[in-house]
Amino acid sequence: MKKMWFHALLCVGVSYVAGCRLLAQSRHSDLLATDRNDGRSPGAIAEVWTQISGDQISQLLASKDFPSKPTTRTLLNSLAIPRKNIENYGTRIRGYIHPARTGHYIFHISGDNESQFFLSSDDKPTGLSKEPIAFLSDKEWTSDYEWEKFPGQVSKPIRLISGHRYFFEVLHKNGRNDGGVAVGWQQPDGLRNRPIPDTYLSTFDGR
Ligand SMILES: [Ca+2]
Repeated sequence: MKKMWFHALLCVGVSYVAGCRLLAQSRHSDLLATDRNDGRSPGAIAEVWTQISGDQISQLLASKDFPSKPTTRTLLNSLAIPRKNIENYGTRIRGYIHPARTGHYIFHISGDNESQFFLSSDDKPTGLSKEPIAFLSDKEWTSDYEWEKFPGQVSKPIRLISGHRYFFEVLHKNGRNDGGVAVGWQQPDGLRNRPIPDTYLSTFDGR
C-alpha cells in the first residue's frame, strides 16, 4: 500500500515539473513573438463607437465622437472582432503588419455589415491605399470567418518585404442585429492565417 502512495506522489511530482516546463516554453514563445515585432507590443488596437445607427461606414465617420472619443479601446490578439450581440456600433482597428517572408500576400476580410481593409505602402498612415484592398459593401454581410462569399472580400496579390512593417486600418459598421469583422491572409508559401494572429501584428504608436 505504501508503495502505491509513493508512486502516486512521484507521478504528481513529475507532472508538476513537466507542467512548469510547458509554462516556461510558452513564455519563451511570447518573447520570440515580441522579438519578431522589433521589441514592439504584439497585437492591434480596436476602437469601438456604440449607439450609431446604420450599416454604412460613412455613418461612423460622420459621428461627432469619431475619431477622438471611442466608447472602448481594446488590445486584440488577432485581427478580429467576433460577432457581438449589440446593434448599431462602428469599429476602427489600426496597427502594423510584420511579414515573416518576402513575397506576394493575399488578404481576406469577413464582416457584417460594411467592412474595409486599407494597407499602407510603408509604415505611415499617409501611405494608406485610397481604396480598400478588401471589402464588403453595406448591402453585403458574412458569418464570422466566412471568407469567400463575395468577390470584394479577397485582395489582389500584394508584395511585402520581410523585416519591413506596414501600417493598416480596418473600418467596420454594424447596423441592425449582431455583426463583427475579421481580416486574414494567405502567405507566399500558401499558408493561411485567418484571422491574422498577433505574431504578425504590433500596435500603432502614433496618432
Ligand atoms: Ca448586422
